[in-house]
Amino acid sequence: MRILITGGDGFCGWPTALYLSRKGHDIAILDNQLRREWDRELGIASLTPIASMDERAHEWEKYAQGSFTSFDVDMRDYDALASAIAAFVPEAIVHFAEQRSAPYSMIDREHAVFTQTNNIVGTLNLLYIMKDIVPDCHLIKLGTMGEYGTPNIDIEEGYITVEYNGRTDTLPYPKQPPSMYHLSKVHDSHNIMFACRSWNLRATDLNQGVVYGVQTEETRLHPLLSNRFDYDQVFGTALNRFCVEAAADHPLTVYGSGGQTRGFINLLDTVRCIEIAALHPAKPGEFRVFNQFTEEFSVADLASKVEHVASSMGIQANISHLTNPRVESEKHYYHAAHTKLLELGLTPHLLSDQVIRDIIEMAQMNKDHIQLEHIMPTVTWS
Ligand code: NAD
Ligand code: USQ
Repeated sequence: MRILITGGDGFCGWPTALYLSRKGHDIAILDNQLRREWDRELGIASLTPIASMDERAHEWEKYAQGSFTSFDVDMRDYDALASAIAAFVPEAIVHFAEQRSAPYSMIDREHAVFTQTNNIVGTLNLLYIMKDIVPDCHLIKLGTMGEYGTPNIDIEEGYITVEYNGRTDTLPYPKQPPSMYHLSKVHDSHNIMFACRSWNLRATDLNQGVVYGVQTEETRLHPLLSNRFDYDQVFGTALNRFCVEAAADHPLTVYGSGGQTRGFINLLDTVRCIEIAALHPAKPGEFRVFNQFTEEFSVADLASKVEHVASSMGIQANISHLTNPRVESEKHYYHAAHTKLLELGLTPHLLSDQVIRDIIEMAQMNKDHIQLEHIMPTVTWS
């Protein structure tokens, strides 16, 4: 298949591009490297050294059997995006290219406006281009489990059947997102659903949980192919952060009581889920939603697991319950359906002690580059 991967220079996009390329698909990545710009803005950096987008794409061409194109294009630039899509003519577009940090979106008004403009305008441009240039192309859009929030009932995959005043309908599942970033994903979902209904486009919204891990088989092939790894308070996510904190002899930063429960997924399963969605496209006019995670954990459970594995490595990790910088429930019901990708063939890589050990070992190898001053949270919600 001809697959365009927007955000193909990022944490999920880069390993997905390599995996699908290695599977024999004709891959192009599209990314304007904004993520690297945000590193410079905040004074942070990937813990793993990463090559430039050109260098890593060039390196992969040595390994790939087929072609591997890269477009340095901003999703907000309609003309440039349209030219890239007209040149590549993809059969599927995997759309990762958004500002994905909840804390970044909550820094101040400017960062909230930027996040929503970047994400919503980029996706809207893409929808209009698909309608005009590649109407049969399958959009595989990265959404988030955070779209649903933490309701006191089971979470379904995108839709819920409701009986009201004697009538029944299947409707989009109610959304209660916890940040300006998560809200941008909700707005995207509504726009994509409208485009499928009105223009007969086909789309799969992958409501992904928090991703952990760092390298894949392909990114390990050469140092120039290495994936990025974020652990700072703005772009770092829960489990990855705890592993770095253990390696750095820093207390594990559980926000509040730690009862917050989320869906989690190994990066190895992220890339496989994208492949599954691509190989089983939505039908014309269909807006399909899959919940893309494999296990649920509370933040406190994760910290305990890391503490336990660290201890077996001779590291004494202490768990610290910080005042929660976010406005979120710390004690809540959480039970979310996630069967559709399993039914299509996903065999999950579950969270094992070995997975945690591997991340801690990676962090130990890069210990000299850990910027301790960027670990404690300073961005607050209220
Ligand atoms: P990332 O920040 O590492 O990668 C995103 C990439 O998109 C970056 O390389 C960035 O430069 C690019 N990008 C952003 N705006 C762009 C624009 N206007 N034009 C062109 N390129 C642009 O993020 P990630 O962790 O790889 O996440 C990828 C997607 O998956 C995001 O949409 C995110 O919301 C979603 N997601 C991520 C996680 C996670 O835990 N990392 C979990 C659930 C969903
Ligand atoms: N948390 C801690 N300590 C930390 C970091 C986070 O307790 O050091 C807690 C947060 O308060 C939150 C939970 O862990 O309750 C998850 O936070 P996170 O930063 O790991 O993830 P989140 O902000 O939800 O965002 C990440 C990605 C985002 C994606 C989302 C999936 O950055 O792109 O959409 O995970 S989900 O969580 O399912 O919405």
